[in-house]
Amino acid sequence: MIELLYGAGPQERRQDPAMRAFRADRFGQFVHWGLYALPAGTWQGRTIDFAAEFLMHSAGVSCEDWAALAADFTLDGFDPALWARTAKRMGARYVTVTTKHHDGFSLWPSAFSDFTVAATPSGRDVLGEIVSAYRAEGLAVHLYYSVLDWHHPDWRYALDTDDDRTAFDRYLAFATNQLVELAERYPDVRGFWFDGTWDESVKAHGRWTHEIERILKARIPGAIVNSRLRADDLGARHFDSNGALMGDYESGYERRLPAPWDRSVTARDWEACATITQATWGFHHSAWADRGRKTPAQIVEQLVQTVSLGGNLLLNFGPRGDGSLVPSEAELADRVGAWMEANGAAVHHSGPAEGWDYPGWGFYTAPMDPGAADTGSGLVHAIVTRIPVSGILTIDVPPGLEVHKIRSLADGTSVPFTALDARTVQLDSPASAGMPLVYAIEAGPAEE
Ligand code: FHN
Repeated sequence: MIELLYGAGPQERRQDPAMRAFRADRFGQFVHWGLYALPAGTWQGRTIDFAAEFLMHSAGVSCEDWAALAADFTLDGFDPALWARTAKRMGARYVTVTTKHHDGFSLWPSAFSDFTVAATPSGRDVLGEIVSAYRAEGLAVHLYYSVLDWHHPDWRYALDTDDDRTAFDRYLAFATNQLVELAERYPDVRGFWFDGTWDESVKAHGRWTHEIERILKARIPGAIVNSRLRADDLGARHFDSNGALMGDYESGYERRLPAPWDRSVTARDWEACATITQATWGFHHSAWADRGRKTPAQIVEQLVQTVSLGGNLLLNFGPRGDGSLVPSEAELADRVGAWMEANGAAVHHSGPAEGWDYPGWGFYTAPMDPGAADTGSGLVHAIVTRIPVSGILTIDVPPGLEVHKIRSLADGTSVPFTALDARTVQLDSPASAGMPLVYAIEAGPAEE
C-alpha cells in the first residue's frame, strides 16, 4: 500500500440524495458550445476534418484571431428553453454544459478573464440562461470545465523551468478563482465535470486536484465531481496509485463502452460520454462530421448497454454558432424520446440485472432499489437490440428463478413463451420495428 496524501477518499459508494439521483437518472445530455461553433471546422477557407472544438489548435490560429470570433457570437438562434425542452423530451434527466473549453472562452461573464461572453455583442450571461432553462424543466445541471487552456498566458503543458512552475501556479490560482466563481454564481448545479487534465503540468499537481474538489464541495454540499479531475501525489489519474477510484464516479469511457459482459464495472459508479457524430463534440459543418452520425436505435443500444452495466450515458449535442440546435440532432432527440416515453422504465432508476448474463441479442436491466447502488427484484427488462436470424429468442434464467410472465413494456400485451427446461425459456423473436423492443419479464423463485 503506497502512502498518499492526495489519493482516493472513502471507497463506499455515496448514498446521499444528490448521488442517488445522479445514479438513477442514467441518461444525460452533454452540450459543447462555444466560439468554435462559429467557424465549425473551417478556418480561412480550409476545412479540417477533425473535432471542431480543436480548430484553434489544429489550424494554428493565434489567440488574437480566435478571440475576434467573439464579435460574431450574436446568439441569433439561441433558445435555451428549447434546448432544455428537447433534452427533457429525449428522456435526459440532466445536462452537462461546457462553461469553458480548451480555447479558454468563458460562457459566463467571469471577473477573472477578459475572454468571456461579456466581450460579445449581447454581453449576456449565456451560461446563467442555460442553467435557469434546464432547472426550470426539472433537469439537474453539471458544469464542464477544461483545465487545459490555450488562451491563458500562464497555462503550461509541462513544468520544465522555475518560470514554468511560477506561471502554472498563477494559472491554477486563476482556475480556482473561476471555479469558485461558478459555484457561487450557480449554486443549484449538481456537479462539476472536469476535462483537459491529462498534461504533465496538471498531473504534477495532485494536491490542487484534491483541494479544488474539496473547495467545490464546501461551496456546494453534495456536489458530484468526475474522476477526470483527479491526479494523486504520483500523477496517477482517475484511480490512485493503489487502484482506488478518485472523484465520485469514473468518467474515463469516452466514445466507447465497457464490453457488454464486463461486470467488473458494476462495482462502482461510472458515466460514459458519447458523440452523435463520429468524432466531433462541437458543431462541425462538413460531410466528414455527418458521416457516421448514429441513428436513434444505435443511441438507444448504447444507452441500454450502459445501464445494464450500472453506468450513465452522457449524449453530446453541438449546437450551431448562432445557438440553434442542429436539426438532425433535434430530430434524433425526439426519436429517442419517443422510445423513452414507452420504454424509459428500463432505463431510469434501473441498473444491472443481477444473475442475468449478457444474452448476445441485447441487454437486461432491472429496477434499482432507490436506496442502494445495486439492483434486484422480480422484474427484469430484456431489451432486444439484435434480433437473432433464427427467429428465436432464448432466455437463460438464473439458477433458482423461473419466469412467470412476459409482457411488452411499451403496450403491456402478454408475450407467449415456452419453458424448455428449468432454466431456458424461448419465444418468437420480434420483427424489427427499427427500434429496440423491451420485454418486461416477471420472474420469481422456482418451485421445488
Ligand atoms: O478534448 C476534449 C474533447 O473536445 C471533448 O470535450 C471531450 C469530451 O469528453 N473531452 C476531451 C477529450 O477527452
